[in-house]
Formats: sequence, structure tokens, C-alpha cells
Amino acid sequence: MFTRLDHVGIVCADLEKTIDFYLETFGFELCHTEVNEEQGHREAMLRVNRTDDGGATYLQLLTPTRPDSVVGRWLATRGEGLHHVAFGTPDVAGAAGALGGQGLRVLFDPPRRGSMGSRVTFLHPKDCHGVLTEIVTH
Ligand code: MC0
Repeated sequence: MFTRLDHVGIVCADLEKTIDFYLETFGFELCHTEVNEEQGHREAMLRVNRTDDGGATYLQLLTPTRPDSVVGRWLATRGEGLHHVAFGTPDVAGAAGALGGQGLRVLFDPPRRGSMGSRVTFLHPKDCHGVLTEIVTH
């Protein structure tokens, strides 16, 4: 069902400072930035490594564009830190349908736009042992 760890989503207060930290400290490669108006955040994708299926694994740095977005509420109540993990699949709708059939709550049905033109959905963290879990198809 899943072919790789696609990315780890990290909420931060200052996107530019956090990008600089990860580039300078760990040497990751900044490969993309965008604003996701629908979700209410700005983000950067930092490549960690390429994977066997032709994809890659990224750190996704997220900062809110408005206080009432998911990322804005998270930053206000929990502060900076790990927000979600995302697994890559060739078929996000098929994977979501199969997991929904097992009783997991699928949060975006149908999938919505994600980073770099991907299609994404999420599984509720309470159904995944406390981890907000994203499914992504590039
Ligand atoms: C909430 N909870 C979490 C969590 N967010 N647990 C682990 N990780 C998280 N990120 C827990 C809370 O602690 C709480 O547990 C319970 O879930 C309800 O939380 P809440 O504070 O009432 O929050 P809600 O209900 O308003 O929203 C939670 C929910 C939401 C997961 C449904 O965050 C959501 O729809 N997320 C999917 C969209 C998203 O994450 N967008 C931003 C990134 P207790 O025990 O206190 O009741 S979008 C993105 O990154 C995409 C587009 C991309 O990769 O390109």
C-alpha cells in the first residue's frame, strides 16, 4: 500500500529561520516552497534522501498564514514541533478507501491538493495511536 516515508511535517514559528537551521545544521536541500491558502499555511519542502521508487523523503516545514488554520491553532496551543507523518502511495484514493473500510476515519474525502501538486488525505490521529497520518500521491 505504502512505498515510502514521504515526509514529516513540522510546525514552526518563523519559516525562514527554520529553513536556515535545517540547511546549515544538517545540510538538507531546499527544493520547494509554496502557500497553501486552503489549509492556511506557508511551507517548505527540504529533501532528505531519494528513494527506490523514484520519489524522495522530505521534511515539510509549516507556518500559519492565519491563526484559525489547523497549523495556526497547533502553533498557538502546542508550539513548534512534530505535527504529522506522511506515507507515499501510488493511489491515495484507493489506499484511503481500503483504510476507511477498516474503520479508520479518513479526513479528506475526496483527497485534496498537497505539496508540489500532490493529492493528499489524512487519517485521524486517534485512530493511529496518537499520530496524525497523511497519505500522499505525487
Ligand atoms: C490534534 N490531535 C492530534 C493532532 N491534532 N494528535 C496528534 N497529532 C496531531 N497533529 C489530537 C488532539 O490532541 C486532541 O486530542 C484531538 O486530536 C482533537 O484535537 P483538536 O485540537 O480538537 O483539533 P481538531 O479536532 O480541530 O482537529 C484535529 C484534526 C485536524 C486531526 C481533525 O488537525 C485535521 O483535520 N488535520 C488534517 C489537515 C491538516 O493537518 N492540515 C495541515 C497540514 P485530545 O486527547 O486532547 O482530545 S496540510 C498538509 O501538510 C498537506 C496539504 C501537505 O502535506 O501538503
